[in-house]
Amino acid sequence: MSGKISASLMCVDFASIRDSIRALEAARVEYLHIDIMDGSFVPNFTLGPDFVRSLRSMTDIPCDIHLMVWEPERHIASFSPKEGDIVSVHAESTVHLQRTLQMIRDTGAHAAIALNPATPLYSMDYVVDDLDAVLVMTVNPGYAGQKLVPAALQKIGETRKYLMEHGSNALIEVDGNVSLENAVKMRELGADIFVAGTSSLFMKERSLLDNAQALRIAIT
Ligand code: S6P
Ligand code: MG
Repeated sequence: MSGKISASLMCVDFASIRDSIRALEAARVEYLHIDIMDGSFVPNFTLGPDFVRSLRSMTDIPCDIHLMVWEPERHIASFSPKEGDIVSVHAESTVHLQRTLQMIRDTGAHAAIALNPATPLYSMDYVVDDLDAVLVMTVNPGYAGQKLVPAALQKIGETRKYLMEHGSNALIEVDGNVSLENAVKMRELGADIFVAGTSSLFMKERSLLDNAQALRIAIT
């Protein structure tokens, strides 16, 4: 399977969001990555349920909803997850991780666990069968435009090994500083879905279509 692109919408120019959505459709990106932050689990605020609702009225591209909030189980329903969407919750954000992952699957969406750079892989012990994907954070969550945490690269390969050893087909998604150069390494290490933000898809020097084509080549 070729790598898939998940376009990070916190990086678009909101004044011309319709044009960006048309361009992302033309570039055939597989997912729209939507960062949800509560100003407490991570030190920032971004998008929310109203944004997701209006997005769904503009496009059928599946949503990849990254919840960086405490007690995500209280908020999942407000995003009305659909079949084919991905919803990720951070390992540390809930004391009821298994129940929360199951709650996501019950909506028909794919359930993912998000791992911060310092979160150990054993956080997936006992929930590996509840996972459709693992979101490996390659920066500390909260902001776009950060530099890769070097140890996180190695962790992608370790995550692939962990999943194989546990008999899991879960996909690996990578998020943070997915530049063309980093994407090639991430792909080699076993990443399947690439969150594309200011480091690749939304680089201003070239058109979005050209950026998407370059990224496709890097992750084939
Ligand atoms: C960060 C967030 C990410 C960013 C993405 C931006 O907390 O989870 O999804 O939007 O990392 O990409 P870039 O290329 O600017 O690092
Ligand atoms: Mg994200």
